[in-house]
Amino acid sequence: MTLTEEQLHNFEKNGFLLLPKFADAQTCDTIKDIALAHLKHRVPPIETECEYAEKSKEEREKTVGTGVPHFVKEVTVRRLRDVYHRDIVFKEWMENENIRPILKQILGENPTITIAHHNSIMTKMPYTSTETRWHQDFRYWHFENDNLVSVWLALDSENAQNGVLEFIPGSHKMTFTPEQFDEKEYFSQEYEKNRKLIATKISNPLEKGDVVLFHCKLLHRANKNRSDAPKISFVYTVKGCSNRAIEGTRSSMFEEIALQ
Ligand SMILES: O=C(O)CCC(=O)C(=O)O
Repeated sequence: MTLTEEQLHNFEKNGFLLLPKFADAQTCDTIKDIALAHLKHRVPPIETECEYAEKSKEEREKTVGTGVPHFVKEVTVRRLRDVYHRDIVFKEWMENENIRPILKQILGENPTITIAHHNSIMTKMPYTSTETRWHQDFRYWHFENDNLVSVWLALDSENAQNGVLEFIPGSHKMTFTPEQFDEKEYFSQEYEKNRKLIATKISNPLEKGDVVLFHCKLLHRANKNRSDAPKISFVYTVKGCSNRAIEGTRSSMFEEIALQ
């Protein structure tokens, strides 16, 4: 399967692209069942809502998340980290051969999976989850260039009620000044210029099996989950194979999986 010229053009222009019904229902259900078991037992490494909210910019750049002991019950898990090594089903999804030609078209060269970053089951739990503010994923990543794309798989419906992703089209190509971001490098809503840009946001509800590809510099956010059920998604990141992580940074401290 490959992208049409129009799809490729849309990705380049907007910084994201929806691939409807890319994964079959059985794949999604299997991934979700395993994810639910890991979430139930808080199988480490995990990131909690508290850690997500409280971490400073410096802490985010450290080698690994602190994690909490898996027996601590009073936490809301925000994501299961390092899914590549958790279960063969997760690994197989990340190495899925059908998406490789698409990723190659977008990256302009063979894709390589980055274990260091988005390699997660991402959750939004009902009642206890928080909003994800406007940000660029690339803010804490350190590579020679920004040729990195995330692959987001909806394991169920994602909509305005449970916190579907929202994007600012074209923001991956824009140049921003440091004042447009707050101390944690979220895109500040206090800034008049930012508010005008935020007004151009786009959001597409997703169904089970839909994949969204988005550029590492695309501004995106998600609401808290106002429904009664968890929102559970799978996200991993690939880079162009020639794009090297900067030595000494978190980005260089994990293995990489080259896809042919
Ligand atoms: O909260 C979400 O569902 C989106 C998460 C996200 O954008 C991120 O962690 O980079």
